[in-house]
Amino acid sequence: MELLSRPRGSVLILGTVQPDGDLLGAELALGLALLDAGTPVTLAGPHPVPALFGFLPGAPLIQWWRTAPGPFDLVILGDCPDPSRTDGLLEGVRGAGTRVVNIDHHPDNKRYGDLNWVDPEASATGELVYELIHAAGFKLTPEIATNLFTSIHADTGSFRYSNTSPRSLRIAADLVAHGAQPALVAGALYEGRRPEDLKRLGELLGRVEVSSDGLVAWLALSEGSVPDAFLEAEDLVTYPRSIRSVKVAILLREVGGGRVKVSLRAKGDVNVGAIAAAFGGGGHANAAGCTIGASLDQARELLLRSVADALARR
Ligand SMILES: [Mn+2]
Repeated sequence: MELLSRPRGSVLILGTVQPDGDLLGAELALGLALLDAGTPVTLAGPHPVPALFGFLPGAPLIQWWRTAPGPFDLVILGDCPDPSRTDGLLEGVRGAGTRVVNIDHHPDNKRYGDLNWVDPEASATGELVYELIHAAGFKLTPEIATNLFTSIHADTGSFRYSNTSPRSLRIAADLVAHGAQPALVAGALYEGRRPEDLKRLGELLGRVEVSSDGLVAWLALSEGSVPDAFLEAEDLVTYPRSIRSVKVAILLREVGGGRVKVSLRAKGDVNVGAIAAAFGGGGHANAAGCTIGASLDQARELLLRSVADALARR
């Protein structure tokens, strides 16, 4: 705890590619807590902060790095199960004397830190950062509360998914008591669309496909067919997931170079983390992802077969 509450030397909080609400909220909450306590800290990641998350207090503090500037004494990563997600930045900031702290809730975390705090029972890494802020005696400001509330809000699907626990709701209640505004967070995340975004969403929803048994639904997007900012703002995989009969929902996105990015969601019947792992990815039992080297059609067929096998075995 000394290591984090009174860090010595240079401190970096490092993010990953495709940063989500949990990662950014946790990164900013810890960064603001350290700064408020008088510790200089650098916040950075291999991806710019998506416009959707620009409302998070402190978001402009996060630097976008293509390469690492050199080693830091202390490097903290939150919500990063695999160092490859830093796109080489962790290797670049990890010197001989560097201490790396890995705070995460992914069950398949690779425990790459010198200190690994991995708690798969936590709904979000934001829950762990909340506990850390308490334990370190840091002040819970409205700005920090907003970031942590966004973390938990994001990873519980707005408190709808099965990982929504008494603990996550108690922490969320305390965060609201400390100045987080649920309506502000939900408004920023879900009510920031332009009219053309809603029209595009309508077209895409019309392209969701459902298996003949009704158990699997998917949406396949060819390369460049949907702008990145739209994809970052819309959690598109939630729509096939919203069909009552569906047990597994899949979003496939062709990204160029013969690769397809895949998001998988389940409702507790099948472990999609295991399916993603079989394709070199990973994640949680109900939310996982992977990248497949194949055409869009091939990737869809591979996944549908793998999901059908998993459903048959349940
Ligand atoms: Mn998370």
